[in-house]
Amino acid sequence: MLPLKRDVKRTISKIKSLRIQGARNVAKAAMQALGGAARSSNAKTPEALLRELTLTANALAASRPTEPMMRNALEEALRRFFAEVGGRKPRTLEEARRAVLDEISSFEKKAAHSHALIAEFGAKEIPQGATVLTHCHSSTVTAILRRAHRQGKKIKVICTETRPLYQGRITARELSSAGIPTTLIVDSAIKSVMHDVDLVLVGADAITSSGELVNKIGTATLAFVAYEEELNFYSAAELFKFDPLTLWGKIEPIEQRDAREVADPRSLPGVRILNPAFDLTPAKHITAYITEHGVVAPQSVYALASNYFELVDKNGKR
Ligand code: RUB
Repeated sequence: MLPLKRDVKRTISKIKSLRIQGARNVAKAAMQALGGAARSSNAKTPEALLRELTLTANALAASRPTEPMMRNALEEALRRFFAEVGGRKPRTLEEARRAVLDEISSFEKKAAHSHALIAEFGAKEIPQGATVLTHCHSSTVTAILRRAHRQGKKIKVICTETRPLYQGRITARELSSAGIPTTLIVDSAIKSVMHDVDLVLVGADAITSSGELVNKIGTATLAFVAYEEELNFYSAAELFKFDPLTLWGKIEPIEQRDAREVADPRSLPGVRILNPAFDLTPAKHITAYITEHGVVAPQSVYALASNYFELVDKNGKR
């Protein structure tokens, strides 16, 4: 088996350790690593290049199992030109390399365009003077909040700190330096601040075929509390986060992370420490998803996603 390129290994290590975090950033970094591997490959034939890049893509995709955006993007980059769906096989090595690099650059353009559209659609959902509660760090959510702020909406934001790795601090820092009045709370304070909140807005790691949301651990609790308080709960996500595997009944795997992120196990002898990275929010607790195609009900995401990119081929299979 071919060894992975040094840059690919470096990217995998950054994704695993959360030095690169958030579904979009992870997908972008994985695609750049795939592009680097395509450029520096010593393969002699298109087939050898495909084998090498497939190995690289699989290793990247395995770095965080709960990231369909990364999986979808990597798969599209390779599938379009090497499989029967949507293209012809490249005849020469250079043609093959070019094909993959073109797909990567088209993904980057598409992702940037979707991001800008979501910021625009999302900002429309935020009323003048609203206080928005958010969780973890989502680059999509901060883009919406910064857009609403630039529109002069005088918003305020409450961020949870997001244990165990405190990604909420990244959000708080980013928003505060953009000039948005920002408050940081511990995760367990969400119910206590709800009376000051007008709406809840979070990102997404995955969306299932029945419109459920997979996002940072604690999101499901937040959505439940918002539902009980009759507050709107939005998730901002590009359609690339739809997980086509859930169409065939596959349950989105929830990444279990190192117990040491929670506490030093040696200080708690005999105690079992669990550290799930994500949880599943039922569709009934979600008001809508804010996508690049507008603000849509959870049940409509599947229809939009299957039109948008080639999730399903003529035979109904991936
Ligand atoms: C990040 C997280 C974010 C989504 C969306 O979790 O749950 O809400 O990834 O982010 P982690 P984005 O810090 O464990 O990666 O909108 O940037 O794709």
